[in-house]
Amino acid sequence: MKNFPIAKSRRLRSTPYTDRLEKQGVSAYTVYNHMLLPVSFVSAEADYHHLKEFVQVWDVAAERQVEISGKDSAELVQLMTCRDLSNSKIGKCYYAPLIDDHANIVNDPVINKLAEDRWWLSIADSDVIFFAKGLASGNKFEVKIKEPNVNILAIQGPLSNELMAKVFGEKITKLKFFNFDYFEFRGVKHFISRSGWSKQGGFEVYVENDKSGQELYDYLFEVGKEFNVKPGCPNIIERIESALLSYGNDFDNRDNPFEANFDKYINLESDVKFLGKDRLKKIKEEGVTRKLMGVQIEHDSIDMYCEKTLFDADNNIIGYVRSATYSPTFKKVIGIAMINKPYFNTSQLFKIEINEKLYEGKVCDLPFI
Ligand code: THG
Repeated sequence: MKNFPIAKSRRLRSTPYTDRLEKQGVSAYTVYNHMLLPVSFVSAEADYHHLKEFVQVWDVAAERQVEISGKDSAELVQLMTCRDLSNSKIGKCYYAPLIDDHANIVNDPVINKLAEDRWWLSIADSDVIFFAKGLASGNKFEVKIKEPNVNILAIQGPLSNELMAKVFGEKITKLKFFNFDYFEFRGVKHFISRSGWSKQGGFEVYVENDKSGQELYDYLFEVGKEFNVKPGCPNIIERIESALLSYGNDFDNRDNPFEANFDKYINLESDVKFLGKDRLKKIKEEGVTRKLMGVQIEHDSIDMYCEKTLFDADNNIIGYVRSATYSPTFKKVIGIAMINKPYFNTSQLFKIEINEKLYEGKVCDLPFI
């Protein structure tokens, strides 16, 4: 498949860091929440090896915040997610699927609880703000809903602790996974969580002040030289190996959270009120008819711009690959696929066509690593 440049415009928003990335050699973007999201610098494979060994600074401003505040904010946030937030604490981050009244997935944000009446939903690629505004209006909730000017910088990789300690002090290394706190850089306080879309460890700085964010960006590269810091971005190889799921790729509004393996974020026992709850109870009772699984394919490349069909030896469709990449660690193509019942057993074999040739593969558990 041929790739084409993306034409920029006001509608396709740049970030406060875009100029810097471009000087540093960003080589491809995708579009995420109507914004530029870098996908490669040197190459997916070179970026991957660097991410697993050193530390990278990522412009993930495209992970936009939907801020919900006011008297009924907790009720509205709970109405949108099947994860029980009744015992949620200020200072913590919650990965939580948002679902609609049909129990189909709307988004899978990280929900940050800033105060009892103030929340940031750090969203994946769908327009959560209109869903939230519609629900607020229909329910006559007393809430304010906006997209604040927050532009996240993620610091990811095994040396992220060392780099962050140099910039923000030793105290930041005590921050626990999926917790946030405020740390100062040159007199400006930044909301920082221990999180990020890689399994290599790291932090996310929710920058609220463009100028301070740009200064921080430059400073990270200045003091990060001794850790071999490089610009980076969410990496397709690392994220598939780690099974970090991607809304729009691995699942979307036609899938329910059981199919997407979100079982541990589905709470049907407590009495909290959320959309699609009865429907979810029914799905749980009946069991799913398909679910996301890993796949391994005996080949060294794959292009993914639409689903690819998987067939068994008798040419029955067993499912569809939704994301895939060559993995230099497994020395084959690995992917995330929606596999139909009764084929979602590990070791189920299949055939797949890539560039008009057939290749062999098998179904496996997620994550790969
Ligand atoms: N960070 C922030 N916002 C985001 C993302 C992020 N918004 C968009 C997108 N990523 C949302 N999707 C995910 C998917 C997975 C995780 C976070 C956001 C994630 N999952 C861990 C896991 O699956 O192992 C941990 C989940 C947990 O323990 O609760 O980190 O990356 N700000």
